[in-house]
Amino acid sequence: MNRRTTPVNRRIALTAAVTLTAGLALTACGGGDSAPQLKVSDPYMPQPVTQSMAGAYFVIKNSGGTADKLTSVTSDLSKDITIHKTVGNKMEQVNSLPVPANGELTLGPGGNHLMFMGLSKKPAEGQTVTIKLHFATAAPITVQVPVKATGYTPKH
Ligand SMILES: [Cu+2]
Repeated sequence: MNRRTTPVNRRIALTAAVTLTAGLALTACGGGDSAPQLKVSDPYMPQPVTQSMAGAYFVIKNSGGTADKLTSVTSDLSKDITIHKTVGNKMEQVNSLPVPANGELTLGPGGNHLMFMGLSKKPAEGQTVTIKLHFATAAPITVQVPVKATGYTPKH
């Protein structure tokens, strides 16, 4: 008798556990509407002319209701990666760039960009550079950045 009822009990227990997990997941997502929801698109790096310096561009879209900030970038390509914005004709290093709520942060030629100094190798067109973006709030995002021809400008 016991042998027969055990599987049933187990199934009930399992169902309860699944329901509980689903409930927890839902709770964890509560207010998820307001958390930053980041997605990176159109990453590229123009093939650097020398091994001393490279730049990279991409767009970070935030579909969440809370603003975030790009605070740092890490990569095997360089130990010295900084975030720059362009003011007039001059570029300026900044500690972070804002990713507005329900908006986007664009890095592109003549504007915001990443600057890689003292490269560990010279990336060639067709190769990919892995970078990791760190944010004030959202979890880090790893991005595979394709290397394009020098002077490449994406179509928008
Ligand atoms: Cu710069």
